[in-house]
Amino acid sequence: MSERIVVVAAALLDGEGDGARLLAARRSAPPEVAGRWELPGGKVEPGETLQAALVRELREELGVDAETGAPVPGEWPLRPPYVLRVLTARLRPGSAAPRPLEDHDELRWLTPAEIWDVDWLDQDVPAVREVLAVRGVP
Ligand code: 9L3
Ligand code: MG
Repeated sequence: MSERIVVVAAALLDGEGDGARLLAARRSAPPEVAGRWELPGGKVEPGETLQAALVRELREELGVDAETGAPVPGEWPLRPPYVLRVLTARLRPGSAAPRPLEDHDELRWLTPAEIWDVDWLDQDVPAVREVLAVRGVP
């Protein structure tokens, strides 16, 4: 009943201040969400921390070496039993640049002015708003 599976996604940030950018990823699958943009991430496995799950997902999906930062406050409903949580993250020095290796077919680093130019998944919109609210960026 109270079974809930957390999907953790990244507010993957690059740069600071006016140069700050947020990574958006366009899903290629499944068909019902293909073409929509999301904060990249995936399901937390049993016994895994949110942080470890996100580092793993970003490695699998984007081929990057990331480190997690502050959680973005909030938890947003997905299709039950899933709920969405978001952590800020950055690439570690020496990480490869992100590439769409699994569930995506395009990536964009969005400036603050571009943040609403992409067609975010409905589910991700409140999370992206919260990233803007707490970070003032990207
Ligand atoms: N989901 C929604 N927003 C996101 C992410 C990473 C995932 N930012 C939804 C899509 C899927 C479910 O969560 O229905 C599991 O995600 P994934 O494992 O397919 O990435
Ligand atoms: Mg995923």
